Amino acid sequence: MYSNKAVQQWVEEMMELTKPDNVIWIDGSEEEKDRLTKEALSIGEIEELNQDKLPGCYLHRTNPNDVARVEHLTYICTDKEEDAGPTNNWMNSDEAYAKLSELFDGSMKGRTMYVIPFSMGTVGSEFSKIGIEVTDSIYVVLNMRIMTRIGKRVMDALGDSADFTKGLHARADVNPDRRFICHFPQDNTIWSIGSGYGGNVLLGKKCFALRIASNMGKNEGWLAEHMLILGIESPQGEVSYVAAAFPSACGKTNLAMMLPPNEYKDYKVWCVGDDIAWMRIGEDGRLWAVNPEAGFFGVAPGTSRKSNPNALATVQSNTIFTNVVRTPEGTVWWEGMGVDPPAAGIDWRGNEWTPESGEKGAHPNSRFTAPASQCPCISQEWENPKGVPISAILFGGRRAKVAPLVYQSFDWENGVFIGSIMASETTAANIGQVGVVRRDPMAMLPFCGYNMSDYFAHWLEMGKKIPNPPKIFNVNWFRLTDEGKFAWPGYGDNFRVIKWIVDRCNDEVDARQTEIGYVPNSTDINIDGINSEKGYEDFNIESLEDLLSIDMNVWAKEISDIGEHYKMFEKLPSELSIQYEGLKKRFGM
Ligand code: OXD
Ligand code: MN
Repeated sequence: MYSNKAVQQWVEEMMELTKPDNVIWIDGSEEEKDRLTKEALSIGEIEELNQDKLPGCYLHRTNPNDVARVEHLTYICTDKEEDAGPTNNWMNSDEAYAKLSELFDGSMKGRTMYVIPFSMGTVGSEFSKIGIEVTDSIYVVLNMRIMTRIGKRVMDALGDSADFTKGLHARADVNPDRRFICHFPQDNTIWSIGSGYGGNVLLGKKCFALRIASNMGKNEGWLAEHMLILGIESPQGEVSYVAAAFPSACGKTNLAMMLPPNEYKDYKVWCVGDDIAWMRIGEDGRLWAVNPEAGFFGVAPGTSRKSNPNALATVQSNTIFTNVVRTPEGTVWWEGMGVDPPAAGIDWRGNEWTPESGEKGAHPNSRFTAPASQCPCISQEWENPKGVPISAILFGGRRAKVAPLVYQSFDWENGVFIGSIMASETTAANIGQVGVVRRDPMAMLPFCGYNMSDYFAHWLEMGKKIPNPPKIFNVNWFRLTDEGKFAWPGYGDNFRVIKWIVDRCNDEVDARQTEIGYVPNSTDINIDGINSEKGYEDFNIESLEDLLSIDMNVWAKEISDIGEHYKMFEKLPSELSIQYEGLKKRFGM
């Protein structure tokens, strides 16, 4: 047990509520990891994989009813509904505590409660935040060990302080009817029940580092964002850092670990983080970002030698795989791995499976949990307590027609506008058909823990306070040709666009002013070598010009959609209405 009185008292309250048989205080040691791994193996919580081929790797399967984050069961619980705003589910705090207390009551009977002290950010950094998660899941403990910094060193950093986020998790009966992920920003508290799936139960990640931390950021003058962070090193050894927000399933992890194409062999890309950025104004007047996490909780399907060789290398040891295929030799496989499937295996549900069955072997949202330190391109600065200075912020989504490959906002306010109208589409398989548009401002729709209008206002406020702000860009890797094919090869070739962005930040390249922002002159994006890519043999300067074009008709519809989207925000900051009117005017509307 740790001596911090506030922690002791709170854990005792949680014990009274959940009534576990035992309590284990996590110290974070290797000896403890071995003991818990053995215990998890003995109760079937994890399976050992082939230790010669995948040393330190294990496989976990969730309940088939529990395979993803549950936005419809995720609540922001405050006294006033207005504080949660139009984009969040809301419950009154007292009602939520009462309702969930009934579910938590006795939920750990016959089970062990683990008390996990964890730090988001390097332990002891003035930018880091401490949380305590109590949980009845060893899987959670083993994952939190990878995704955050845990144990005694965190308690040493906390000292006697009562300044910690309180996270309570119980798996209970894993019933979707009794599943709730509730956040109480006023009390710095998270209660999660009825799930064993990562995003719902690894409370340091989406729950704390985004929903609770976005509230802290608003109150304390910083930003908690759903952004990867990467560094680009020039042949002269200068590194420029970029933070980028994309909705889930737009390839954040791939971009964060990208390999530059052959034409840019002298450049290096360094990964600082793949999912979350905490950003503060530094003494030099720039915006500095840290990755508060210590690991990657990445989507496995589609991760291949082509899409992300660095991620594949990262998960060869000390990794927990969730809901992937187990091969007969005790290794793992998933759809889109770029290697032949095994003739037979065990699928994500734990059933025998063959590729001929027509069923997916791995769940589409199957995951790997791997230490960031194992990534071959991890930045030397990734644990720097001060973070890294951000030159550019990128917003992006899947847009078949609307957004050009890249454009730069006119200024910070215009950049906030671009973030506020961010959207992603599902693309239909049919040629040229466009699917449903989901507006996802700053990729924070499921993660902003307070009223989104106030969140926009906070971004605008930050812009006024940052003497030397990053430049803001929008990118779109997913534009389609009229034949319905991806017009841009993506993956490593995205480097060509990021290079233009960095050059813009360094005032090294011109641009064309358009209705929506600054668009590259087509000769300024190097396309040498793209036509050696399979499927892009005919790519030429006209293809690039197409990708950079702005279709007036498509934008007329987009502008009317933005108007609809904005109707949701009763308290929309006037700066954004002015931005919207300005856009309309530039299109002659
Ligand atoms: C994630 C997500 O898991 O954004 O990172 O859904
Ligand atoms: Mn994410």
